[in-house]
Amino acid sequence: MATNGGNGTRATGPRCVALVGPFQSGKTTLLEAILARTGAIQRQGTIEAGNTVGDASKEARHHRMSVELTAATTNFMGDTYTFLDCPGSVEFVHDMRAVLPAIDVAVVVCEMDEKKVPQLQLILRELEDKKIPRILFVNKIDKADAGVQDVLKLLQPASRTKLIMRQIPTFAGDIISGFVDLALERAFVYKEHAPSEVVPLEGDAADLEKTARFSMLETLADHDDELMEQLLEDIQPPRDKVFDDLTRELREGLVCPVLMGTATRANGVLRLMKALRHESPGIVETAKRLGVKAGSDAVAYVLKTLNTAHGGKMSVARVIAGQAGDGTTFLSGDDEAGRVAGVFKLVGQSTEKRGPAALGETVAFAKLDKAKTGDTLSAGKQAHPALAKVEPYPPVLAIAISAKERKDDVKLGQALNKLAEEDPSITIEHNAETHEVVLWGQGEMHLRVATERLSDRFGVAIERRQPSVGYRETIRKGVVQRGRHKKQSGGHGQYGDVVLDIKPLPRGGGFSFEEKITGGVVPRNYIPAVEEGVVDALAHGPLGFPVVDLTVALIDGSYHTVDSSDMAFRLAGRLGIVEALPQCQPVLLEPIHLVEIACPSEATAKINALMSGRRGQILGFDTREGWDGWDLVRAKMPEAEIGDLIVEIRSATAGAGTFTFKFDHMAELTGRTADQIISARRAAE
Ligand SMILES: Nc1nc2c(ncn2[C@@H]2O[C@H](COP(=O)(O)OP(=O)(O)OP(=O)(O)O)[C@@H](O)[C@H]2O)c(=O)[nH]1
Ligand SMILES: [Mg+2]
Repeated sequence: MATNGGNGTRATGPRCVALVGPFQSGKTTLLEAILARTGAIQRQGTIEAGNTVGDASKEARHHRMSVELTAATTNFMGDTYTFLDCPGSVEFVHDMRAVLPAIDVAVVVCEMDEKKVPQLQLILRELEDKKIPRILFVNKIDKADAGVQDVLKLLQPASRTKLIMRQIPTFAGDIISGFVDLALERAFVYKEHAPSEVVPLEGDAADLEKTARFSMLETLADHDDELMEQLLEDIQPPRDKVFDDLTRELREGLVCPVLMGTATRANGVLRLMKALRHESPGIVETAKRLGVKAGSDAVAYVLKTLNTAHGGKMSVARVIAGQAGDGTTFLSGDDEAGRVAGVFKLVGQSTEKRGPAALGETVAFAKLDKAKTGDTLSAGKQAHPALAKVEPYPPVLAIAISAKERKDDVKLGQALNKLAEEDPSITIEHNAETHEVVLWGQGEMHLRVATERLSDRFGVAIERRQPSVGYRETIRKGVVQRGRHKKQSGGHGQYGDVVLDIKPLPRGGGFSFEEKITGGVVPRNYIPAVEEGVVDALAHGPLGFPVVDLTVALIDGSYHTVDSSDMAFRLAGRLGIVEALPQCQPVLLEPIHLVEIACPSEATAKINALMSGRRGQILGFDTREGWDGWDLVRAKMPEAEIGDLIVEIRSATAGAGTFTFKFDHMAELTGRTADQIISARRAAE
């Protein structure tokens, strides 16, 4: 392992760092500060001015939030660093989850804000579970007050590993003016958009430093017996040893160091970069974590797929083994992923052609036609086993869409494919029954951005609607009904005559057809046509919905040797049903789903109330396995009420709650709600 005392100048290899954290904590601003501080850009832009490298898409600027990943590569002290600025909103979380396997370290940007702790906890959990080393960066220190000294009290509950304060703030009056680095034992004052200045460590700050440093060392000593002994014997550990421990314990995920700063002023950014340089793992450790052997043929992991404005697909990928450049042919699993035609360095939307990508570098490969986000690409003859498989969370909200103009129908289909390619947490469903194209996503904003992209990026203006609920209808009583189709027009007539015995089936019984013809009153060859006619009519019952849970028997009828035909019997079967159903006490059926909501326990009562208010039937709740302080509420709930359920769950749980649902059964629905549904259906027709 590398030993380092702080400021060596040797290269330590390319890094790939994700900036993650709760919504609006300042990740994109921090990226901007890093790029400015490391010279990748001339001036640090701001979210407010809409001129940052990240969030460059029209949708992100418009909503002033990150709606997809931004990758930017910069250089610091002789090494390349690629930062992956991830959206903080839970609705866009897939872009974060997809990159985690291949990064060296995550910088978790957070705030001293109680309301954002549940979200922070979710993100840290994900990193802990995947064993990704992580550093906490407490941002917006300019807005913090003396309470910032309670960082651990506020934030430790969000982390299962010990947080370790690397820095403590220093004050000028009530305002934080700088910090003491506890490993270096050096005091700094912040300068706006310039490196912090070293100042003497003296007075109160020196005393506070002693105490804080001791508790940092104590935490480190949990995983270092030698250090523990030194502390017990009051021996000052050498600085190199402290750095070595910080490095090792971060890399092994035993601790999570905490740094602080103000992204808008680029305060604390240089210390963060130095911590990344000296303490975070590099490609060697990351390849080991992923089980990739060094020296093999090129292996790369696809972090994100982009369709650039100037045509052409780009696969943002990190090289985990070997190297890859123009002409490299990649496999993904057993399939060809394509042949690299162009390697690019990315700084947000700006692309710069470059030579082959070396081990550990993160670049964009052009023209890998078949590569998908999350693919493990290998250049050898034998595909490398997949490094990770990140399944998107199941979608929670849907809208039905169509092209505003009929002529765009084909274009819409192509655009939807690209949309789903860029964002696998969107799914597209073609509902054959309602002829709707249904877009499923992770929330309101997610779907809104998806539709904006369809028009802005792919040039298809669309209309959106609520997707139809899968209502059905059934019958409560049976009837025997004759259906006769008879026409005498000109020469050839039409003749079909059937008697149908219609009976309800129990719920879930579906549909069955029987024939009980004796004496050939309806010839055998016409019977399938009768059934077809019955099925035709059942597609649209008297209430306007498909009819289910009934059985129809053909019990009698008559035919004509010349005028009977398949068509005539089909019409007769259909007529029989159309005339019979209104006499059978038709009743509406609505789909009921089994819903499982995961929420922090404080919110469980609210969730229960929410469910009951939406015609939900609570089945009970349990503690969520492996999730301290979380519950799992189970309920049965009508599909119509699930529509925007996620919106309310999130508002009741500070954005942390989620739910899953699956179809359970169809239930009869009567009364006012049913009447409204039926008349709405009539109006629509
Ligand atoms: N006072 C203060 N405001 C900040 C700081 N960093 C960011 N902000 C502001 O916080 C808001 C959100 O900043 P972003 O950089 O977009 O945050 P983000 O984490 O990228 O947001 P999402 O990607 O949407 O989750 C903006 O208004 C920033 O100007 C900071 O250090 N101090
Ligand atoms: Mg952002």
